[in-house]
Amino acid sequence: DFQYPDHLNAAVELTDRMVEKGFGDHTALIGNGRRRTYKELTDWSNRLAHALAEEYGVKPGNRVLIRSANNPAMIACWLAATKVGAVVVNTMPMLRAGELKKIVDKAEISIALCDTRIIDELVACAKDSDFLKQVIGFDGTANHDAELDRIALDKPVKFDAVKTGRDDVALLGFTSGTTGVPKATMHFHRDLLIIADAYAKEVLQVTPEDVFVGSPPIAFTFGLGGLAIFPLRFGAAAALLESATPPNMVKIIETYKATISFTAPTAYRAMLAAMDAGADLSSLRIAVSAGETLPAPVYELWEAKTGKPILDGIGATEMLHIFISNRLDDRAPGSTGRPLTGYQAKIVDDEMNEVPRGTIGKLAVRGPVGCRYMADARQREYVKAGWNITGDAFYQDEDGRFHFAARADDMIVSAGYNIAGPEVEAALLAHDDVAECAVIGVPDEDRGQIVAAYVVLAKGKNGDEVMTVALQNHVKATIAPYKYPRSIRFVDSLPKTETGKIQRFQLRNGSRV
Ligand code: 3SK
Repeated sequence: DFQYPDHLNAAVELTDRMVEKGFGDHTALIGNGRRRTYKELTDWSNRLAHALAEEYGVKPGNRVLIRSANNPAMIACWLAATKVGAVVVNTMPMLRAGELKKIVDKAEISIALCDTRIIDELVACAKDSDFLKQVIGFDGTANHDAELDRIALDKPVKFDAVKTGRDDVALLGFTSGTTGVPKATMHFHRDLLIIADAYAKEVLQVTPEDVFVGSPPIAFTFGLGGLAIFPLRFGAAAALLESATPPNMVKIIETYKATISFTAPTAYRAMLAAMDAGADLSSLRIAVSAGETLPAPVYELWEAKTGKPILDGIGATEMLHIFISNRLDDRAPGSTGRPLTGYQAKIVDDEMNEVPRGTIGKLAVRGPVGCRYMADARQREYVKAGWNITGDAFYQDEDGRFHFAARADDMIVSAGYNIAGPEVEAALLAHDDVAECAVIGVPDEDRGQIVAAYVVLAKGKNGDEVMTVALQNHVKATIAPYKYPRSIRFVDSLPKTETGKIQRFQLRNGSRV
Protein backbone atom coordinates (compact mmCIF):
# COMPACT_ATOMS: atom_id res chain seq x y z
CA ASP A 1 0.00 0.00 0.00
CA PHE A 2 1.52 3.27 -1.07
CA GLN A 3 -0.53 5.89 0.77
CA TYR A 4 0.48 9.55 0.75
CA PRO A 5 -1.25 12.74 1.89
CA ASP A 6 -3.17 14.76 -0.71
CA HIS A 7 -0.56 17.50 -0.60
CA LEU A 8 2.96 16.31 -1.01
CA ASN A 9 6.19 17.90 -2.17
CA ALA A 10 8.74 15.14 -2.79
CA ALA A 11 11.74 17.45 -2.29
CA VAL A 12 10.48 18.51 1.15
CA GLU A 13 10.06 14.85 2.12
CA LEU A 14 13.68 14.16 1.13
CA THR A 15 15.22 17.12 3.00
CA ASP A 16 13.23 19.26 5.53
CA ARG A 17 11.24 16.20 6.67
CA MET A 18 14.45 14.21 7.19
CA VAL A 19 15.81 17.00 9.39
CA GLU A 20 12.53 16.93 11.37
CA LYS A 21 13.00 13.19 11.79
CA GLY A 22 16.39 13.74 13.40
CA PHE A 23 18.79 13.19 10.49
CA GLY A 24 20.01 16.81 10.47
CA ASP A 25 23.62 15.95 11.35
CA HIS A 26 23.78 12.83 9.23
CA THR A 27 25.75 12.91 5.95
CA ALA A 28 23.44 13.26 2.95
CA LEU A 29 25.82 13.98 0.08
CA ILE A 30 29.52 13.44 -0.51
CA GLY A 31 31.17 15.28 -3.39
CA ASN A 32 33.51 18.10 -4.36
CA GLY A 33 35.84 17.06 -1.58
CA ARG A 34 33.36 17.45 1.28
CA ARG A 35 30.41 15.95 3.05
CA ARG A 36 27.09 17.75 3.44
CA THR A 37 24.63 16.92 6.15
CA TYR A 38 20.87 16.74 5.73
CA LYS A 39 20.62 20.13 7.47
CA GLU A 40 23.14 21.67 5.06
CA LEU A 41 21.42 20.20 2.01
CA THR A 42 18.04 21.39 3.28
CA ASP A 43 19.30 24.93 3.86
CA TRP A 44 21.13 24.99 0.52
CA SER A 45 18.09 23.85 -1.49
CA ASN A 46 15.84 26.29 0.41
CA ARG A 47 18.12 29.24 -0.38
CA LEU A 48 18.17 28.21 -4.03
CA ALA A 49 14.37 27.87 -4.01
CA HIS A 50 14.06 31.46 -2.73
CA ALA A 51 16.38 32.63 -5.50
CA LEU A 52 14.46 30.78 -8.22
CA ALA A 53 11.07 32.05 -7.05
CA GLU A 54 12.00 35.62 -6.11
CA GLU A 55 14.80 36.58 -8.52
CA TYR A 56 14.02 34.49 -11.58
CA GLY A 57 10.25 34.32 -11.35
CA VAL A 58 9.99 30.52 -11.47
CA LYS A 59 6.32 29.62 -10.97
CA PRO A 60 4.63 26.34 -10.01
CA GLY A 61 4.16 24.24 -13.13
CA ASN A 62 7.01 25.92 -15.07
CA ARG A 63 9.22 23.37 -16.75
CA VAL A 64 12.82 23.80 -15.65
CA LEU A 65 15.66 22.07 -17.48
CA ILE A 66 18.76 21.13 -15.50
CA ARG A 67 22.04 20.40 -17.26
CA SER A 68 24.92 19.07 -15.23
CA ALA A 69 27.16 16.12 -14.53
CA ASN A 70 26.48 14.25 -11.27
CA ASN A 71 27.51 16.60 -8.46
CA PRO A 72 25.93 17.90 -5.22
CA ALA A 73 24.97 21.23 -6.81
CA MET A 74 22.84 19.46 -9.38
CA ILE A 75 20.93 17.69 -6.60
CA ALA A 76 20.48 20.96 -4.69
CA CYS A 77 19.10 22.61 -7.87
CA TRP A 78 16.75 19.71 -8.56
CA LEU A 79 15.44 19.84 -4.98
CA ALA A 80 15.06 23.63 -5.13
CA ALA A 81 13.15 23.60 -8.42
CA THR A 82 10.89 20.83 -7.07
CA LYS A 83 10.22 22.85 -3.90
CA VAL A 84 9.12 25.78 -6.07
CA GLY A 85 6.62 23.44 -7.73
CA ALA A 86 8.42 23.36 -11.07
CA VAL A 87 8.43 20.33 -13.36
CA VAL A 88 12.05 19.32 -13.68
CA VAL A 89 13.70 17.99 -16.82
CA ASN A 90 17.14 16.62 -15.97
CA THR A 91 19.36 16.31 -19.04
CA MET A 92 22.54 14.42 -19.83
CA PRO A 93 25.66 16.59 -19.71
CA MET A 94 26.93 15.11 -22.97
CA LEU A 95 23.99 16.38 -25.06
CA ARG A 96 24.73 18.85 -27.82
CA ALA A 97 22.70 21.96 -28.69
CA GLY A 98 20.66 20.14 -31.33
CA GLU A 99 19.71 17.33 -28.95
CA LEU A 100 18.88 19.81 -26.18
CA LYS A 101 16.68 21.72 -28.59
CA LYS A 102 14.54 18.66 -29.27
CA ILE A 103 13.88 18.38 -25.52
CA VAL A 104 13.33 22.11 -25.04
CA ASP A 105 10.87 22.25 -27.94
CA LYS A 106 9.01 19.11 -26.95
CA ALA A 107 8.54 20.23 -23.33
CA GLU A 108 8.29 23.95 -24.17
CA ILE A 109 10.93 24.78 -21.58
CA SER A 110 11.56 28.46 -20.86
CA ILE A 111 14.03 28.28 -17.93
CA ALA A 112 17.23 26.27 -17.58
CA LEU A 113 19.76 25.82 -14.79
CA CYS A 114 23.19 24.84 -15.99
CA ASP A 115 26.62 24.08 -14.59
CA THR A 116 28.63 27.01 -15.99
CA ARG A 117 31.39 24.65 -17.18
CA ILE A 118 29.04 23.19 -19.81
CA ILE A 119 26.82 26.17 -20.51
CA ASP A 120 27.90 26.83 -24.11
CA GLU A 121 25.78 24.14 -25.75
CA LEU A 122 22.72 25.34 -23.83
CA VAL A 123 23.35 28.96 -24.78
CA ALA A 124 23.63 27.82 -28.40
CA CYS A 125 20.36 25.91 -28.00
CA ALA A 126 18.64 28.98 -26.50
CA LYS A 127 19.73 31.14 -29.46
CA ASP A 128 18.01 28.71 -31.75
CA SER A 129 14.89 28.11 -29.66
CA ASP A 130 11.55 29.96 -29.49
CA PHE A 131 10.95 28.63 -25.97
CA LEU A 132 14.13 28.87 -23.90
CA LYS A 133 14.37 32.41 -22.48
CA GLN A 134 16.55 32.17 -19.37
CA VAL A 135 19.74 30.14 -18.91
CA ILE A 136 20.89 30.48 -15.31
CA GLY A 137 24.40 29.35 -14.40
CA PHE A 138 25.33 27.50 -11.23
CA ASP A 139 28.73 26.32 -10.08
CA GLY A 140 29.08 22.54 -10.11
CA THR A 141 32.46 22.70 -8.37
CA ALA A 142 33.29 23.39 -4.73
CA ASN A 143 33.61 27.17 -5.37
CA HIS A 144 29.93 28.22 -5.46
CA ASP A 145 31.01 30.99 -7.75
CA ALA A 146 28.23 31.52 -10.27
CA GLU A 147 25.29 33.89 -10.49
CA LEU A 148 22.72 31.58 -8.90
CA ASP A 149 25.08 30.64 -6.05
CA ARG A 150 25.84 34.28 -5.25
CA ILE A 151 22.16 35.27 -5.24
CA ALA A 152 21.17 32.26 -3.11
CA LEU A 153 23.85 33.00 -0.51
CA ASP A 154 21.88 35.92 0.96
CA LYS A 155 18.54 34.10 1.07
CA PRO A 156 16.90 32.62 4.19
CA VAL A 157 17.36 28.92 4.99
CA LYS A 158 13.64 28.37 5.52
CA PHE A 159 11.39 28.13 2.47
CA ASP A 160 7.65 27.54 2.37
CA ALA A 161 7.61 24.97 -0.39
CA VAL A 162 4.74 25.06 -2.85
CA LYS A 163 1.89 22.85 -1.64
CA THR A 164 1.93 20.57 -4.63
CA GLY A 165 -0.64 17.78 -4.91
CA ARG A 166 0.65 14.23 -4.67
CA ASP A 167 -0.52 13.75 -8.28
CA ASP A 168 1.06 16.93 -9.62
CA VAL A 169 3.77 16.31 -12.19
CA ALA A 170 7.22 16.79 -10.65
CA LEU A 171 9.50 15.31 -13.30
CA LEU A 172 9.63 14.72 -17.02
CA GLY A 173 11.84 11.76 -17.82
CA PHE A 174 13.11 11.91 -21.36
CA THR A 175 14.06 8.73 -23.08
CA SER A 176 15.72 8.30 -26.42
CA GLY A 177 15.19 4.56 -25.97
CA THR A 178 16.89 2.60 -28.66
CA THR A 179 15.18 4.37 -31.54
CA GLY A 180 16.78 7.77 -31.15
CA VAL A 181 13.51 9.78 -31.06
CA PRO A 182 13.13 11.50 -27.64
CA LYS A 183 9.85 11.07 -25.77
CA ALA A 184 8.83 12.51 -22.41
CA THR A 185 7.26 10.54 -19.57
CA MET A 186 5.48 12.35 -16.74
CA HIS A 187 6.02 11.45 -13.07
CA PHE A 188 4.10 12.72 -10.05
CA HIS A 189 5.48 13.82 -6.66
CA ARG A 190 4.17 10.59 -5.13
CA ASP A 191 5.92 8.49 -7.81
CA LEU A 192 9.29 9.85 -6.69
CA LEU A 193 8.61 8.44 -3.22
CA ILE A 194 6.96 5.21 -4.35
CA ILE A 195 10.10 3.97 -6.12
CA ALA A 196 11.99 4.32 -2.83
CA ASP A 197 9.19 2.83 -0.73
CA ALA A 198 8.90 -0.09 -3.14
CA TYR A 199 12.28 -1.09 -4.60
CA ALA A 200 14.75 0.55 -2.22
CA LYS A 201 12.90 -0.59 0.90
CA GLU A 202 12.00 -4.10 -0.18
CA VAL A 203 15.01 -5.10 -2.27
CA LEU A 204 17.87 -2.97 -0.96
CA GLN A 205 16.60 -2.75 2.64
CA VAL A 206 18.29 0.64 2.92
CA THR A 207 19.38 1.87 6.36
CA PRO A 208 20.84 5.24 7.38
CA GLU A 209 24.28 3.56 7.45
CA ASP A 210 24.24 2.95 3.69
CA VAL A 211 26.50 4.81 1.28
CA PHE A 212 25.43 4.78 -2.39
CA VAL A 213 27.82 5.15 -5.32
CA GLY A 214 27.35 4.71 -9.04
CA SER A 215 27.91 5.90 -12.56
CA PRO A 216 24.44 6.44 -14.10
CA PRO A 217 23.69 10.10 -14.80
CA ILE A 218 21.05 11.71 -12.58
CA ALA A 219 19.32 12.62 -15.83
CA PHE A 220 18.61 8.89 -16.27
CA THR A 221 15.96 7.96 -13.70
CA PHE A 222 18.08 4.91 -12.82
CA GLY A 223 20.67 7.40 -11.48
CA LEU A 224 18.15 9.80 -9.93
CA GLY A 225 16.71 6.93 -7.88
CA GLY A 226 19.97 5.24 -7.00
CA LEU A 227 22.07 8.31 -6.27
CA ALA A 228 19.50 10.74 -4.82
CA ILE A 229 15.99 9.56 -4.00
CA PHE A 230 16.85 6.19 -2.41
CA PRO A 231 19.57 7.43 -0.06
CA LEU A 232 17.72 10.63 0.89
CA ARG A 233 14.43 8.81 1.59
CA PHE A 234 16.11 6.67 4.29
CA GLY A 235 18.68 9.02 5.84
CA ALA A 236 21.56 7.36 3.98
CA ALA A 237 24.41 9.05 2.05
CA ALA A 238 25.22 9.32 -1.66
CA ALA A 239 28.62 10.00 -3.18
CA LEU A 240 28.08 12.19 -6.24
CA LEU A 241 31.33 12.10 -8.08
CA GLU A 242 31.99 13.17 -11.62
CA SER A 243 34.86 10.69 -11.60
CA ALA A 244 32.54 7.72 -11.04
CA THR A 245 33.26 6.06 -14.37
CA PRO A 246 33.63 2.27 -14.45
CA PRO A 247 37.45 2.04 -14.20
CA ASN A 248 37.37 4.23 -11.04
CA MET A 249 34.42 2.56 -9.36
CA VAL A 250 36.46 -0.01 -7.40
CA LYS A 251 38.64 2.75 -5.92
CA ILE A 252 35.54 4.81 -5.14
CA ILE A 253 33.87 1.92 -3.29
CA GLU A 254 37.08 1.45 -1.29
CA THR A 255 37.52 5.16 -0.52
CA TYR A 256 33.96 5.91 0.55
CA LYS A 257 33.25 2.49 2.07
CA ALA A 258 30.26 2.30 -0.22
CA THR A 259 27.60 -0.26 0.65
CA ILE A 260 25.45 -0.11 -2.52
CA SER A 261 26.65 0.41 -6.09
CA PHE A 262 24.46 1.28 -9.06
CA THR A 263 25.67 0.69 -12.57
CA ALA A 264 25.19 -1.30 -15.77
CA PRO A 265 26.52 -4.78 -16.58
CA THR A 266 29.18 -3.46 -18.97
CA ALA A 267 30.54 -1.37 -16.08
CA TYR A 268 30.62 -4.37 -13.72
CA ARG A 269 32.53 -6.23 -16.41
CA ALA A 270 34.98 -3.32 -16.71
CA MET A 271 35.33 -3.23 -12.90
CA LEU A 272 36.15 -6.93 -12.87
CA ALA A 273 38.78 -6.42 -15.56
CA ALA A 274 40.34 -3.49 -13.62
CA MET A 275 40.17 -5.18 -10.19
CA ASP A 276 43.48 -6.35 -8.79
CA ALA A 277 43.91 -9.02 -6.14
CA GLY A 278 44.20 -6.45 -3.33
CA ALA A 279 40.86 -4.72 -4.10
CA ASP A 280 38.85 -4.23 -0.89
CA LEU A 281 35.12 -4.39 -1.50
CA SER A 282 34.37 -5.50 2.06
CA SER A 283 32.02 -2.54 2.69
CA LEU A 284 29.77 -3.40 -0.28
CA ARG A 285 26.41 -5.01 0.55
CA ILE A 286 24.79 -5.03 -2.88
CA ALA A 287 25.80 -4.38 -6.48
CA VAL A 288 22.72 -3.27 -8.42
CA SER A 289 22.84 -4.00 -12.15
CA ALA A 290 20.27 -2.60 -14.58
CA GLY A 291 19.97 -0.70 -17.83
CA GLU A 292 20.76 -3.84 -19.83
CA THR A 293 20.26 -7.47 -18.93
CA LEU A 294 23.03 -8.93 -16.77
CA PRO A 295 24.64 -11.82 -18.65
CA ALA A 296 24.99 -14.98 -16.52
CA PRO A 297 28.80 -15.12 -17.02
CA VAL A 298 29.18 -11.58 -15.60
CA TYR A 299 26.92 -12.46 -12.62
CA GLU A 300 28.93 -15.62 -11.93
CA LEU A 301 32.34 -13.98 -12.30
CA TRP A 302 31.31 -11.01 -10.12
CA GLU A 303 30.02 -13.16 -7.29
CA ALA A 304 32.99 -15.57 -7.51
CA LYS A 305 35.61 -12.80 -7.56
CA THR A 306 34.07 -10.36 -5.06
CA GLY A 307 31.92 -12.60 -2.87
CA LYS A 308 29.26 -9.87 -3.07
CA PRO A 309 25.68 -10.24 -4.33
CA ILE A 310 24.82 -8.67 -7.66
CA LEU A 311 21.11 -8.00 -8.22
CA ASP A 312 19.85 -7.72 -11.76
CA GLY A 313 16.65 -5.75 -12.23
CA ILE A 314 14.66 -4.22 -15.03
CA GLY A 315 13.21 -0.74 -15.01
CA ALA A 316 12.12 1.78 -17.56
CA THR A 317 12.05 5.55 -17.73
CA GLU A 318 8.32 5.09 -18.41
CA MET A 319 7.94 3.29 -15.04
CA LEU A 320 10.44 5.63 -13.38
CA HIS A 321 12.56 2.85 -11.91
CA ILE A 322 13.02 -0.88 -11.38
CA PHE A 323 9.84 -3.02 -11.25
CA ILE A 324 11.20 -6.58 -11.50
CA SER A 325 14.26 -7.57 -9.53
CA ASN A 326 16.24 -10.33 -7.96
CA ARG A 327 16.38 -10.31 -4.16
CA LEU A 328 19.23 -10.94 -1.75
CA ASP A 329 17.66 -14.23 -0.69
CA ASP A 330 16.18 -15.11 -4.11
CA ARG A 331 18.55 -14.52 -7.00
CA ALA A 332 19.78 -16.56 -9.92
CA PRO A 333 22.21 -15.99 -12.79
CA GLY A 334 20.51 -15.18 -16.08
CA SER A 335 17.22 -14.20 -14.41
CA THR A 336 15.78 -10.73 -13.87
CA GLY A 337 13.86 -11.98 -10.82
CA ARG A 338 10.27 -11.34 -9.76
CA PRO A 339 8.00 -8.27 -9.65
CA LEU A 340 8.30 -5.94 -6.66
CA THR A 341 5.59 -6.22 -4.03
CA GLY A 342 2.67 -4.10 -5.23
CA TYR A 343 3.59 -4.64 -8.90
CA GLN A 344 2.37 -7.37 -11.27
CA ALA A 345 4.01 -8.66 -14.43
CA LYS A 346 2.97 -11.13 -17.13
CA ILE A 347 4.07 -12.32 -20.55
CA VAL A 348 1.55 -11.65 -23.31
CA ASP A 349 1.06 -12.20 -27.02
CA ASP A 350 0.03 -9.47 -29.48
CA GLU A 351 -3.62 -9.80 -28.37
CA MET A 352 -2.68 -9.31 -24.69
CA ASN A 353 -3.36 -12.99 -23.86
CA GLU A 354 -1.03 -14.42 -21.26
CA VAL A 355 1.24 -17.07 -22.82
CA PRO A 356 2.24 -20.37 -21.12
CA ARG A 357 5.33 -20.50 -18.91
CA GLY A 358 8.50 -20.91 -20.96
CA THR A 359 7.04 -19.13 -24.00
CA ILE A 360 8.64 -15.90 -25.14
CA GLY A 361 6.27 -12.95 -25.41
CA LYS A 362 6.02 -9.28 -24.54
CA LEU A 363 6.60 -8.23 -20.95
CA ALA A 364 3.62 -6.36 -19.47
CA VAL A 365 3.71 -4.72 -16.05
CA ARG A 366 1.42 -2.73 -13.82
CA GLY A 367 1.95 -1.17 -10.46
CA PRO A 368 1.61 1.94 -8.34
CA VAL A 369 3.55 4.00 -10.92
CA GLY A 370 2.81 3.82 -14.60
CA CYS A 371 3.61 5.17 -17.95
CA ARG A 372 2.22 8.56 -18.93
CA TYR A 373 3.73 9.82 -22.14
CA MET A 374 3.47 13.53 -22.67
CA ALA A 375 1.70 14.28 -25.94
CA ASP A 376 2.68 11.07 -27.58
CA ALA A 377 0.54 8.69 -29.60
CA ARG A 378 2.58 5.80 -28.22
CA GLN A 379 0.49 6.00 -25.03
CA ARG A 380 -2.20 3.85 -26.69
CA GLU A 381 0.34 1.26 -27.82
CA TYR A 382 2.29 1.19 -24.59
CA VAL A 383 -0.55 1.14 -22.05
CA LYS A 384 -3.42 -1.32 -22.49
CA ALA A 385 -6.08 -1.86 -19.80
CA GLY A 386 -3.72 -0.47 -17.20
CA TRP A 387 -0.85 -2.73 -18.26
CA ASN A 388 2.37 -1.12 -19.49
CA ILE A 389 3.74 -3.05 -22.45
CA THR A 390 7.49 -2.82 -22.44
CA GLY A 391 9.61 -3.12 -25.55
CA ASP A 392 11.17 -6.29 -24.17
CA ALA A 393 10.63 -9.94 -25.03
CA PHE A 394 10.69 -12.08 -21.87
CA TYR A 395 9.65 -15.49 -20.66
CA GLN A 396 8.69 -16.78 -17.24
CA ASP A 397 10.19 -20.05 -16.01
CA GLU A 398 8.32 -22.80 -14.16
CA ASP A 399 9.38 -21.19 -10.89
CA GLY A 400 7.79 -17.87 -11.85
CA ARG A 401 11.08 -16.04 -12.40
CA PHE A 402 11.25 -13.64 -15.32
CA HIS A 403 13.99 -13.98 -17.94
CA PHE A 404 15.00 -11.47 -20.56
CA ALA A 405 14.99 -12.87 -24.10
CA ALA A 406 15.49 -9.80 -26.26
CA ARG A 407 14.31 -6.33 -27.00
CA ALA A 408 11.19 -7.04 -29.00
CA ASP A 409 13.02 -5.78 -32.06
CA ASP A 410 16.20 -7.71 -31.24
CA MET A 411 14.59 -11.06 -31.99
CA ILE A 412 16.34 -12.62 -34.98
CA VAL A 413 14.42 -15.07 -37.13
CA SER A 414 16.86 -17.21 -39.11
CA ALA A 415 15.85 -20.25 -41.15
CA GLY A 416 12.71 -20.50 -39.01
CA TYR A 417 14.59 -20.36 -35.74
CA ASN A 418 13.83 -17.60 -33.25
CA ILE A 419 17.17 -16.43 -31.95
CA ALA A 420 17.44 -13.89 -29.16
CA GLY A 421 20.40 -11.64 -29.98
CA PRO A 422 21.33 -11.12 -26.30
CA GLU A 423 21.75 -14.86 -25.82
CA VAL A 424 24.38 -14.91 -28.57
CA GLU A 425 25.95 -11.81 -26.98
CA ALA A 426 26.16 -13.56 -23.61
CA ALA A 427 27.89 -16.50 -25.28
CA LEU A 428 30.39 -14.23 -27.03
CA LEU A 429 31.01 -12.30 -23.80
CA ALA A 430 31.97 -15.51 -22.07
CA HIS A 431 35.03 -15.64 -24.38
CA ASP A 432 38.09 -14.03 -22.77
CA ASP A 433 39.06 -12.14 -25.92
CA VAL A 434 35.70 -10.30 -26.21
CA ALA A 435 35.40 -6.96 -24.43
CA GLU A 436 31.99 -5.89 -25.79
CA CYS A 437 29.63 -7.04 -28.48
CA ALA A 438 26.25 -6.45 -30.08
CA VAL A 439 24.31 -8.94 -32.12
CA ILE A 440 21.69 -8.13 -34.74
CA GLY A 441 19.85 -9.89 -37.55
CA VAL A 442 20.79 -8.91 -41.10
CA PRO A 443 18.78 -9.84 -44.20
CA ASP A 444 19.86 -13.00 -45.99
CA GLU A 445 18.42 -14.53 -49.14
CA ASP A 446 18.62 -18.12 -47.93
CA ARG A 447 17.81 -17.87 -44.26
CA GLY A 448 15.65 -14.72 -44.10
CA GLN A 449 18.06 -13.28 -41.58
CA ILE A 450 21.46 -14.31 -40.31
CA VAL A 451 23.01 -13.61 -36.95
CA ALA A 452 25.62 -10.85 -37.26
CA ALA A 453 27.94 -9.87 -34.40
CA TYR A 454 29.84 -6.63 -33.91
CA VAL A 455 32.72 -7.35 -31.58
CA VAL A 456 35.12 -5.10 -29.67
CA LEU A 457 38.10 -7.26 -28.78
CA ALA A 458 40.10 -7.13 -25.56
CA LYS A 459 43.27 -5.01 -25.75
CA GLY A 460 46.01 -6.49 -27.91
CA LYS A 461 43.80 -9.07 -29.64
CA ASN A 462 43.65 -9.38 -33.43
CA GLY A 463 40.40 -9.33 -35.38
CA ASP A 464 41.45 -11.75 -38.08
CA GLU A 465 40.07 -14.89 -39.72
CA VAL A 466 41.52 -17.11 -36.99
CA MET A 467 39.70 -15.07 -34.33
CA THR A 468 36.45 -15.19 -36.34
CA VAL A 469 36.52 -18.97 -36.48
CA ALA A 470 37.54 -19.22 -32.81
CA LEU A 471 34.59 -17.08 -31.72
CA GLN A 472 32.15 -18.93 -33.97
CA ASN A 473 33.32 -22.28 -32.56
CA HIS A 474 33.09 -20.91 -29.05
CA VAL A 475 29.45 -19.85 -29.58
CA LYS A 476 28.60 -23.20 -31.17
CA ALA A 477 30.08 -24.92 -28.14
CA THR A 478 28.26 -22.69 -25.66
CA ILE A 479 24.69 -22.50 -27.03
CA ALA A 480 22.70 -24.28 -29.75
CA PRO A 481 24.98 -24.25 -32.80
CA TYR A 482 22.31 -22.77 -35.11
CA LYS A 483 22.62 -19.53 -33.14
CA TYR A 484 26.26 -18.91 -34.00
CA PRO A 485 27.06 -15.60 -35.73
CA ARG A 486 27.62 -16.28 -39.40
CA SER A 487 29.01 -12.79 -39.78
CA ILE A 488 31.46 -11.20 -37.33
CA ARG A 489 32.78 -7.66 -37.71
CA PHE A 490 35.49 -6.36 -35.45
CA VAL A 491 34.96 -2.72 -34.43
CA ASP A 492 36.69 -0.25 -32.10
CA SER A 493 33.51 0.73 -30.24
CA LEU A 494 29.73 0.21 -30.26
CA PRO A 495 27.11 2.96 -30.68
CA LYS A 496 25.49 3.67 -27.30
CA THR A 497 22.89 5.97 -25.78
CA GLU A 498 24.02 8.50 -23.15
CA THR A 499 22.99 5.95 -20.53
CA GLY A 500 25.18 3.25 -21.97
CA LYS A 501 22.52 1.18 -23.75
CA ILE A 502 23.82 -0.28 -26.97
CA GLN A 503 21.95 1.21 -29.94
CA ARG A 504 21.50 -1.88 -32.04
CA PHE A 505 19.18 0.07 -34.33
CA GLN A 506 22.20 2.04 -35.52
CA LEU A 507 23.91 -1.18 -36.48
CA ARG A 508 20.71 -2.48 -38.05
CA ASN A 509 20.13 0.55 -40.24
CA GLY A 510 23.78 0.72 -41.17
CA SER A 511 24.29 4.24 -39.82
CA ARG A 512 27.13 3.03 -37.56
CA VAL A 513 29.11 0.02 -38.74
O1 3SK B 1 16.41 -0.84 -16.74
C1 3SK B 1 16.40 0.35 -17.11
O2 3SK B 1 16.76 0.61 -18.24
C2 3SK B 1 15.96 1.47 -16.20
C3 3SK B 1 15.41 2.56 -16.76
C4 3SK B 1 14.96 3.58 -15.95
C5 3SK B 1 15.07 3.52 -14.60
C6 3SK B 1 15.63 2.45 -14.05
C7 3SK B 1 16.10 1.43 -14.84
C8 3SK B 1 16.77 0.28 -14.19
